Amino acid sequence: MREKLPVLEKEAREALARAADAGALEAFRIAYLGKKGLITALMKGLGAVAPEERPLLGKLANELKQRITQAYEEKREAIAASAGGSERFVDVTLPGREPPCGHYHPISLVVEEVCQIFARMGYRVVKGPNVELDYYNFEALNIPRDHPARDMQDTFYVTDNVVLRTHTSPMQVRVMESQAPPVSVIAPGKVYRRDSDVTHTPMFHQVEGLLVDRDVTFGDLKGTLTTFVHQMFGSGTGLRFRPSFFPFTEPSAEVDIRCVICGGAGCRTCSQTGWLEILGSGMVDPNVYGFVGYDPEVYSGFAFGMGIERIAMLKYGIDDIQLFFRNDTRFLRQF
Ligand code: 2NM
Repeated sequence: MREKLPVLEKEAREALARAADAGALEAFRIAYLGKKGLITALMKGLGAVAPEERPLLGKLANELKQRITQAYEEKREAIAASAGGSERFVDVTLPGREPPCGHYHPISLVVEEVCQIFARMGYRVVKGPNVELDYYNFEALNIPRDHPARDMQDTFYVTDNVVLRTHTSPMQVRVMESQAPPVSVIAPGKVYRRDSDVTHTPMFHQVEGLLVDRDVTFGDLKGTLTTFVHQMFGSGTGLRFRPSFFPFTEPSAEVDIRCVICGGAGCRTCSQTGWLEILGSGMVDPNVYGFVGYDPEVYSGFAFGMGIERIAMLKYGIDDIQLFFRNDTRFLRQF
């Protein structure tokens, strides 16, 4: 055993001298200093040595191991320094870095929340084309030929009778056309208007709803939209129905909620009125039923529509609509 020590040390030093890079050095470490390495085997072999020789041999073996370990450490530092960082030591036992993970846009979150509230009330979610026939976007919704909404100034025309939809109501006409009452649907999606300034973007998001059955009243409209407001903004939220006009509903009403910023005292957000307009609604005009083949003597219903950017701004206290469209991650990652 004793004669073996200098031989092993010589071999180890030669092997270490040959190791030129981090990979070769690691192979050396495993071969000599690893759990099943030659030097480790030497230490284990001490058990078989005669007891009187053990203390001296043990001391010599320990010293040998220390010298080789130190030489190995020095070589490791030398290789790391000469690699200059380009071939850095990699510890494959470290846990991996978590990859960055995307998440939903605030508009998607609010669309989803609105749809879920109505889904819980039994509404079915329907989606349709962003490029629509003039017929579904205007004609069947009782929007007359001379209505300002039809103006080239307000609508993106693709051809004479094809437009980028200006609201999601065309989808509701398509649904009524394809099935008899009762219907209750909610139509989320992108809509397009030729409007672009600090408070308007040429594309924005809407959710519209429609319910038609026998004996549907304005009271049903009020109850449904009150439930929606309470679920969306909190059960203590005050609201009011204010008379309005839409070509496709009669009577029509806009829904205001108590200002979420000042609680009704009056502030910049609510223009000192204490109220915020959040959606439009009304009883579907009998003329619309004429286009889809429903009998207005048998059926009645209500419809409503809301702009999602506006709802999201009020819900999250955002004061600039452009933030939704800049894709600045410092804004987006807050949701
Ligand atoms: C609104 C306001 C009031 C509406 C009407 C219809 C349809 F197809 F049934 F006629 N869909 N959506 C409607 C009614 C939309 O948005 C402000």
